[in-house]
Amino acid sequence: MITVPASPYPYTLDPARTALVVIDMQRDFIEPGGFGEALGNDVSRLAAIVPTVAALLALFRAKGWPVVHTREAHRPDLSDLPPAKRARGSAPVRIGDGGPMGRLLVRGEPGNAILPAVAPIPGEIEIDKPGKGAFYATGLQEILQARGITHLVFAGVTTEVCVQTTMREANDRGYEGLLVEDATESYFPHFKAGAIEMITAQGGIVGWSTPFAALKQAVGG
Ligand code: C5J
Repeated sequence: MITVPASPYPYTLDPARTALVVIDMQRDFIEPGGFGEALGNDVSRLAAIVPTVAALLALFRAKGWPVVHTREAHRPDLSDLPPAKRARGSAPVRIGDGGPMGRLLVRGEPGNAILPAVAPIPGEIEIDKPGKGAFYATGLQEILQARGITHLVFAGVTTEVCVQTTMREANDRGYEGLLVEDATESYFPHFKAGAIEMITAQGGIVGWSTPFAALKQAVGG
């Protein structure tokens, strides 16, 4: 077992049962011209974490520990897009509409690809998810169960939406979750801070958080 300095108290992981889950590091959210910018957000904040996410991936790959990548991605016929999700908001473009990087949040479109610096390599698990949480309408739980995974380390975007939703889903399913604070980001700095506070409050009611350097030193990377 390995103990990582963390908030609200040290996080203990079993290296044989730990996977990294990298949430939605896709062009749609991080590059100009995607869904994130269409909603009026400054996407440059998210691009700043790419080197840390890449270093976290390198750590897990060096250890030979499993890696899961997710994309928020709908089927091209939009049959997995609830009308309420498509209708939400006042942006001039909607999920499934065409944009500079292809159809927004649609599987296989250029904008749906994960950024090259943090892209999956052969053997890593890729999950296309129609919701915010990575457990909803995907096979993620079965995939993790088949590998005996009990501990999940989280990174990706955005902290308070898809990352926090997935951590909550994982917590309810009995996983021990650790969020890497500088490998996650939000369009809204106060939402990132608030999400980390919510996750770790009340004795880690959703999970733990730690900086990447603390995780790296603890696991011996
Ligand atoms: C959002 C996400 N923010 N990946 N998706 O719509 O957090």
